[in-house]
Amino acid sequence: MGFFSRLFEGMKKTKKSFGEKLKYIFTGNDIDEDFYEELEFVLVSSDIGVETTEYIIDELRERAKKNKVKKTEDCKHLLKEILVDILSQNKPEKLGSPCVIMVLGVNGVGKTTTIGKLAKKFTDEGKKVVLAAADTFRAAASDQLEVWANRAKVKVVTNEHGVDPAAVVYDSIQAAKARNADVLLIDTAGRLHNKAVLMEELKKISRVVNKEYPEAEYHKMVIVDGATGQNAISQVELFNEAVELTDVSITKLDGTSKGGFLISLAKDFDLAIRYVGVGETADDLLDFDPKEFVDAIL
Ligand SMILES: Nc1nc2c(ncn2[C@@H]2O[C@H](COP(=O)(O)OP(=O)(O)O)[C@@H](O)[C@H]2O)c(=O)[nH]1
Ligand SMILES: [Mg+2]
Repeated sequence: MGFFSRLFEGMKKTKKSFGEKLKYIFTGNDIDEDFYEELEFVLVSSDIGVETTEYIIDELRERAKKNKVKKTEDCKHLLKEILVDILSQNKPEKLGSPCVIMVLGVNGVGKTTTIGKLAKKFTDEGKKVVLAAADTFRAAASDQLEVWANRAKVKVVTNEHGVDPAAVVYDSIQAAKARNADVLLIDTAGRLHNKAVLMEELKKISRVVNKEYPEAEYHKMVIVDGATGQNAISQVELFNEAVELTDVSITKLDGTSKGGFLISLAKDFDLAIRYVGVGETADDLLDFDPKEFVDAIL
């Protein structure tokens, strides 16, 4: 199944998805103020933030005028264009080698699963991969990562529960160098005793990477759960403050999705939108494609 159909399967499960709500406003009627008001309402209630919605509406007014569009149904492709433009602002560059991807995000968003999927993807591409189990807070976290590592037949660096995660990262960098690895994927904790402690821990990991592995291209990729909605934005803000994120990936777009927040995320943050998770197995990871994403939600 292609990107579109897999996303679409997920979106279908969402009764009041973005596209469904929009269906009722792109009619054969003439464009008037009511149309813009209704559209504004739908966008905001689809987890596209207020500011981004205002930007989209202004842009749509302008493009409709320029293209001499009179009927609302003819506005749909203009709206799609605007959304694709927003989502295309920060196209991910091809990954260099060696590179480090530190994966961050709150508990349960799919960090460990995404790393497992990436381990398989990169191995299939012929890359040498090392994993670092730097979530030493949850006892079962490194076991879970080991299962993925065994499946993909890649090296995983672990340590005992409770050990300083920065020490695990230090060891994993030595392992990556010794093996001439192309990619080092770092799994991190999503929850600690409190937020400030977690953020300090992530900063410390980052310092270790910068100091010990300056030759590696360093990505700090936050994971957001597609079902979270606008809340995802404040999560990204939090991690961004701590470590200056570079990339974002979105999981669970096969389920009930509120993917609309991705539009505000793309507008407000300088992040490359890299991958999309559409299931729980190793192959359920896709490269993000702005046009296909917009086609799936609209
Ligand atoms: N349906 C679906 N489930 C996912 C996806 N990614 C992760 N999960 C599930 O979400 C749950 C939490 O994932 P996990 O990787 O442990 O999250 P972490 O706490 O961020 O490491 C697990 O049950 C995963 O199987 C996805 O793209 N689609
Ligand atoms: Mg985990």
